[in-house]
Amino acid sequence: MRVANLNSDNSVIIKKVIKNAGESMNNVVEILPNKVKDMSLSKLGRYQIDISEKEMPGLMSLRKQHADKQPLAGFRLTGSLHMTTETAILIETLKDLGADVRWASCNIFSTQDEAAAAIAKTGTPVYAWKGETLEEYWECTLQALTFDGNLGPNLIVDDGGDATLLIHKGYELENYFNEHGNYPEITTTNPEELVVEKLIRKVHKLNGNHWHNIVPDIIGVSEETTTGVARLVQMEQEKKLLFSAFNVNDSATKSKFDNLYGCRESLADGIKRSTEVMLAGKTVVVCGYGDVGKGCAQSMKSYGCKVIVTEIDPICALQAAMEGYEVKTLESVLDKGHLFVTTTGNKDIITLEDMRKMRDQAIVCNIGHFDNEIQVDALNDSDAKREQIKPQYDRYTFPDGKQIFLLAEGRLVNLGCATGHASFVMSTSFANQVLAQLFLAKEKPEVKLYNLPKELDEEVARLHLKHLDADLTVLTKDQADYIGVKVEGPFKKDEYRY
Ligand code: NAD
Ligand code: RBV
Repeated sequence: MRVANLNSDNSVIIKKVIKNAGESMNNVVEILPNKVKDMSLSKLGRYQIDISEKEMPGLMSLRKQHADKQPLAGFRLTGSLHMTTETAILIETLKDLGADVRWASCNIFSTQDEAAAAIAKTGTPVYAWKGETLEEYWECTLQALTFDGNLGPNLIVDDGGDATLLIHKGYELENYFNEHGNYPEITTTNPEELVVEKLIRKVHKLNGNHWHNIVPDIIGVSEETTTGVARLVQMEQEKKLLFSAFNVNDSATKSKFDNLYGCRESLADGIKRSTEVMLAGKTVVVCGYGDVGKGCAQSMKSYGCKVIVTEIDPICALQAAMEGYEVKTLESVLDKGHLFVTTTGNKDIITLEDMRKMRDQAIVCNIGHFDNEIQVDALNDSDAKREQIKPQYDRYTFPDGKQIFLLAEGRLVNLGCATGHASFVMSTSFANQVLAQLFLAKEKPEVKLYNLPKELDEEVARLHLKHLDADLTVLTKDQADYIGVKVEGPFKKDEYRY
């Protein structure tokens, strides 16, 4: 169905594969009804969902607006996004709109087991529990991507791009095998990449055409987070995108709210629930001053911390300086920080050597999407002795006796050590997700990366105003003409930065 939109290389390979299709119809995975920690938690999960629905006016009003038309009926939809209470409400919204949903989490530590149980109880296939191994995590992603009859999804909700990555990796492997008659050598030493490489080879042995069979039915993916969007932009530039993609993160009502105000509250939640440390008076080093870094720095400042920011971008560095934060290099403040938070979406921000130089009892954590911001593997392989105080809270002692604490094993601290953002802000993010899914399902657009039009971005904000007793001023026609907009909006140019 989507072959016409692929680049010429891919089209050639698809034709070759279709000729062979049907050779093997083995299921690539034994389809389980669900896999969660403990079904008896479903009642608690349902209470939390009931309470949070009242805090998610965007999602609830989209349900009201669209449920009777069932715009997602007949669409198979896979989600790979933190299996929290808020996500449960997103799932139930997508189901209300008619979608056939399967779900996995996008992080090994971010599932709220009670929310997962509540969703499983309704008969929706969900594969997620807090504390998965990497092997389990990727098996769960595969389960979520595999519908009865060995079918794949039509639509994907992704956070960080792992579902998209698995499909593209599997597809590439089939291309390689079809061309060379064998598998490429595995060269990576990264433990997670090794797991993925092994999984796609396992799938290939069961069904050599699986990914080529399912890709033509995939309309597109909507991507939740900055890091996932960065991956999609690279794939689009390299002409590797196999289906359409919708950039949810860069809606103003996502990144300027969730990344900023969400982290402003959930960072402290994660730090406090794990360490119970007093924050006032401490020196906090925030690495990165983008949307997430701004929220984190403001949060720590509000607790009475001295905040130091590190940045590579002069504009963000200047913003930090003009907010009154010290802007320094990490190396120059390693012995000053009581707490270090990485927020960059980049890798190797805090190295093993950096951790050796930190002051005794320093706390180290990351709130960026992936755990490679801190060199955790190197720390684990080093001469530092690791003791688990409790899950997602570890103490490392270096040979010189100095100790540091690592939260959530370097994974997103707000979701690993707490329950992620609060519901209200996730309602703005997830309203964007629903609008993106409706767009993909209705338009079946050509393979490209899309953004939400400003009218809809403004509409998402509008849906949330009443909940906060905010009254919007209405332009007069005369005023609208004077500033060159329509009375009903949009009110800003696309380039406006908020
Ligand atoms: P962003 O691009 O707005 O900000 C990242 C900042 O880090 C940029 O200003 C960049 O210049 C800076 N940076 C890059 N390399 C650096 C380095 N070596 N040292 C210092 N600074 C550096 O991105 P964002 O929207 O703030 O997102 C950051 C990360 O957080 C992403 O991985 C995103 O997916 C994730 N995220 C997590 C949550 C959560 O709930 N945990 C929420 C939203 C986003
Ligand atoms: N995030 N989800 C939650 N409570 O479900 N909290 C944070 C939740 C998302 C957020 O949108 C961010 O972009 C992404 O997690 C990073 O993986």
